Amino acid sequence: MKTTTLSLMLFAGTALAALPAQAAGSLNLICSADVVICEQMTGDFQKETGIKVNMVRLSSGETYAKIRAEARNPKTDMWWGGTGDPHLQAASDGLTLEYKSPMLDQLQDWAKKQAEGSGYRTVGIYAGALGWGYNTEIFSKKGLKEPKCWADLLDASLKGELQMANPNSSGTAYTALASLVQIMGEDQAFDYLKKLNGNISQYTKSGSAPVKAAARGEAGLGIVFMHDAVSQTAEGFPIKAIAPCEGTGYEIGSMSIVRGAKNIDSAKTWYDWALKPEVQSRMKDAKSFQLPSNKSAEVPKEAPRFEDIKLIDYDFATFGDAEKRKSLLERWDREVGTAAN
Ligand code: S7P
Repeated sequence: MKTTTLSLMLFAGTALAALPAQAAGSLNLICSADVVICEQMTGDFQKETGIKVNMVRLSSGETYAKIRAEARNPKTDMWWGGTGDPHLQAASDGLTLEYKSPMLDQLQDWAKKQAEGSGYRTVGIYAGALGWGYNTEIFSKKGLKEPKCWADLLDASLKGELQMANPNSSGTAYTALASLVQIMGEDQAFDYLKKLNGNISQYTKSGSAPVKAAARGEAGLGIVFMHDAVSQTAEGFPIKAIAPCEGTGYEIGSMSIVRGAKNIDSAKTWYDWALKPEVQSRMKDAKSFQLPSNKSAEVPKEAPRFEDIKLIDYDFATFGDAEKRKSLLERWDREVGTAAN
């Protein structure tokens, strides 16, 4: 009898101890940035709020496809990170939820514009310019010239040296495709990409993989966001980041709450938390060197600055449009992807 009472008391004690965590709730999150920052963000959030995060890392295009496929019965609450175009596409498809965070007033104009343009179904969390990173040791050993311009990447000496991601899965590669279309015009951009294909050894699934391969000496150069090249330099690899001389596009990395999210309160807590200056200032600890969207967040000294880069006036409304993205990807599959196989 005594034992039973004691067991009951112990059980009740354990149940009570578990209560705060249960009350804090949980969050199913897809993270489309680099896995190191994904883990840092989820770990910090769990510690600070007690909300348990089930995180999966997927590329931006893959996440869009998953959220679309699960629209009737969403398994995801929050989509954090990844390029803005597929977030905008999800917003225009009605796959994400309208939410006006009380933090909006603290954000840079480009981040607020992303929110306004989507009817508050997504918001900017960071920004970064597209370029490439090359392995200076490989280039000097092979006597290759530093490529400063998009045109230089077509040089025959670079055959087999280049990697970029597949724009179907990767937001980075879609940004590259959309940027080239805006710089050159669509037909000329596809001519360029078909020629570039001759120098590409591999189309990876994830956007930053090409420069990681260059860092390890498995490729000479990766077409990536410049901050992803700088991360490899900061890791101690002989990688130099380049901003193309003709001009380049950029991303507004975004986050969105999934419409029909089961853990809506946890999702809103994450949303407001991820826009805080102190949270964004910590991103550099994961060697994530994008420009933060909160005006008071610290800009990492390693971050490639927009004022030093020839940026195009990237048309997010047009290139985040579902039809435009679909037609460019279909054309890429037909004219470039098939030639690559
Ligand atoms: O690594 C950081 C970062 O470049 O990753 C995101 C990028 O979309 C990677 O995912 P993809 O595989 O979809 O290209 C960017 O948003 C972010 O700056």
